[in-house]
Amino acid sequence: MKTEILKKLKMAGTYVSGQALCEEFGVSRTAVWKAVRQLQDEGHAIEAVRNRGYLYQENGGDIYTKAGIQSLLHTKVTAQNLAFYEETDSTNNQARRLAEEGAPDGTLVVAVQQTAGKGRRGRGWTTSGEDGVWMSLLLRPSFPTEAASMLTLIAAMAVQRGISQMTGLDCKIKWPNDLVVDGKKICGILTEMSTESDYIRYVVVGIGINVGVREFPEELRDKATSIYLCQKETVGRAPLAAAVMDAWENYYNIFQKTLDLQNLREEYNRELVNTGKAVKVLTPGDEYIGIARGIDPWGKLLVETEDGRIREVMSGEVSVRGVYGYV
Ligand code: BT5
Repeated sequence: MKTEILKKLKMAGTYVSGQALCEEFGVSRTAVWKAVRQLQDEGHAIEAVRNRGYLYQENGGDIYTKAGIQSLLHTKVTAQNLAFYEETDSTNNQARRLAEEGAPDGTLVVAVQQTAGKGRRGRGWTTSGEDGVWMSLLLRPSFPTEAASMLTLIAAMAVQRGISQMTGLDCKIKWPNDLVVDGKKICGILTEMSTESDYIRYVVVGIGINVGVREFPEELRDKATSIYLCQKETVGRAPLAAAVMDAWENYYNIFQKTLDLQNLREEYNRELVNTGKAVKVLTPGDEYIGIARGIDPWGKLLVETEDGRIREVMSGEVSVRGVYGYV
């Protein structure tokens, strides 16, 4: 009967009441309950909810659906409108399409799979299947275009907070758009903007977090990592996405009061992997080495060169590398 119950719950895809199981198998409620307990002990993710019954949870409890994410949110605006797809080319592209159709500020686009994930400057983002959080937030801000580059840094803070809350990992920010654990990239952020003369039509902040990835392609192996690879177990994508969105709204509200990072800078610099480390700054026409001293209130990275000069590095135009490696 135990196996039959398991099969029944798997097939149902929704809650099955204890009563229905009793009737189907001609046994008592206690017998059903005992069988479910045994299945749970064997490692099957079956949720028991009073007055609803039993639910078999796909992916070991990672219920990754629109409702699954939204039920965990504590936000007022962010992700209250949520578009969820089994597959799309790139959540950034999809968010842009929805923006053109009039989707509201705070819309979140989530996809289980991306077929053409994008990095910055035409680079790719490898998503090997259903093993990450691939999502893009649509914003319709009224602030000037110059302020938009700070959104990437705010998103990095939100992901740092979300990953730290959900795991025991020491996750740090690599300026401007990466999150790293153990010196390897666990998340990348791609911010895109549509402008008209000097105002912002909309901004799309794309976030890719490697969650359950077990193996990366050869060329990424020494610089990419995932939550699973770091701690040998994965976390639910819905709670992770919701935690990042909660954190985003908190930081974004603080940012909007001053339209700069003066009230976030201290926390940002604490979580910045580069602080106090030697970095190599690569601009299109120049290359220099210095010590990273954190960000200024507008999100520029301050780099102290050998002659004691502090140079301000703008995101967008440069790459920053560790002198001895990626970080
Ligand atoms: C980024 O670009 O890091 C931005 C990545 C943004 C991805 C999200 S997923 C949801 C949303 N929809 C999209 O289409 N994009 C966003 P960049 O700094 O240019 O880094 C790209 C480089 O990271 C690549 O050239 C690879 O070297 C490396 N890379 C590619 N896939 C990776 C992965 N899964 N994990 C870690 N590194 C990766």
